[in-house]
Amino acid sequence: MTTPTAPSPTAAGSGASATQTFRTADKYRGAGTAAPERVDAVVRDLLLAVHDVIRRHEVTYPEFQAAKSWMIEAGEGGEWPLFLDVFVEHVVEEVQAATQEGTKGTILGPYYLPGSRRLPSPATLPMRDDEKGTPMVFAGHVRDLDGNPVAGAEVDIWQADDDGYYSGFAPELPEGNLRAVVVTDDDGRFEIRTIQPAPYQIPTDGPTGKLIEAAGWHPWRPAHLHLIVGAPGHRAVTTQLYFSGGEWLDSDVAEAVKPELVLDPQDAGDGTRRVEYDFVLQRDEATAAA
Ligand code: MBD
Ligand code: FE
Repeated sequence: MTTPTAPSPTAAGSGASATQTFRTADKYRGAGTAAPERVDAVVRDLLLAVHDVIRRHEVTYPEFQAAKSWMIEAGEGGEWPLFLDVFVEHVVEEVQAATQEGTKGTILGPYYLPGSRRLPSPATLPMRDDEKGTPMVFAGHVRDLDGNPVAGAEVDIWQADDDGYYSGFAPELPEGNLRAVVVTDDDGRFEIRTIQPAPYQIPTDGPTGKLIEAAGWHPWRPAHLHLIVGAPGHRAVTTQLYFSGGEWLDSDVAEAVKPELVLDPQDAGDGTRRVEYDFVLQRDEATAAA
């Protein structure tokens, strides 16, 4: 059921697209601005941690050279965004989450694209005429910490299709498929018609997939919706929502599941599933005056 039957986009294709996207994205700005004291403190400890692992495991020359080869291949295949977002980002998110109130956040991942089509609520995500998958209505409110509705909030949503593939990173999918920025109405409400996504499998033909196989791990993330929810004067939250009872929920390769983020859609009786989820945003003192 979770094994894709459609032809798989190659690791090289999706990896390189993720690298290209990262280089052109806003989030890339700010790189190279760390103070020397910070670089010294963090990179020194990072290297000490590596040295410690080498001593404890008595890492050999062949293993050291294999690691170099793998890193070169990961770079050439454009897989560093994929690898880092799967195996490292969850801890960076954990550190930042300690300072954020409201809806729980989780990792962004490598497949966000800025500039999705902006649609007023209620909205149907752009999809193919014959889009496969169980139809689903995902609805709720955006509120502040005091429970006031936030009108005009942006629910930026992106998701995999019924085969586990993301538009922009799989050549056969139309541009913008299953991506949109849905704007809440005067009551802070959004209603989004879509299909339920399938679990995501890390491409098995690239360096990250080969490493996972070599270690005997599994390459799966549970099915999820990606979201960035924000509004003027509020701190945006980057998060994901999962599905109760879904496969891989307890063993996400990216370790990004939190219990507060699991949806339980109900059958609406017409073959559609429905689920409500309310987002809570913290006011952002830096932009509140704007
Ligand atoms: C994904 O779809 C994803 O969400 C993350 C975090 C990493 C790889 C693929
Ligand atoms: Fe994802």
